[in-house]
Amino acid sequence: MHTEERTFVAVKPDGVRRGLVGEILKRFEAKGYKIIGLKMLQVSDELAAAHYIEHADKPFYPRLIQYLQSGPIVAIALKGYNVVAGVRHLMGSTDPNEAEVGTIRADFGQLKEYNIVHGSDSTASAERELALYFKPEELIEGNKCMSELVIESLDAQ
Ligand code: 3AN
Repeated sequence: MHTEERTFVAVKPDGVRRGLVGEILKRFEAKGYKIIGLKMLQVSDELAAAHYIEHADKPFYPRLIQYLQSGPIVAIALKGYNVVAGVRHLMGSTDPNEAEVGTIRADFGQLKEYNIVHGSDSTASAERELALYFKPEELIEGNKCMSELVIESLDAQ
């Protein structure tokens, strides 16, 4: 039995500033993942600290927080089969120079400190991060795919 998962993705400030939001969303949609939440926001001090709490003792932490808050981000909630691992595969390794060609980070990034996208690394992280960035009512899971809508509208006539 296949069960769909949810994950959290963010187009980070460098991705937004460089006009890559559409390109990135396009790749997730083309894969077949369903967008169940989407918004642009400026990350507050509290949210940045909560998001990267596991990196609080790392030498790169202050710059990581500064980077996340350096401009608006686009927060994306996705649903799909194995979506957590699948999104990380589409994003590529943390360092764009080690990421496989064809992945978002390899195709658009140069430095690991500015690697364009964030994606949750487990289903547990995904639920934690979704709860940080979205209120429950901001996640719309009941939307149907195009074919279902078309058939329903014909039946209704
Ligand atoms: P990923 O985003 O690939 O899951 P994490 O969770 O290990 O990577 O790191 C979170 C973020 O911290 C990365 N997206 C990157 O921006 C930054 N980062 C990770 N490792 C380093 C590093 N060694 N030097 C500078 N920045 C780093």
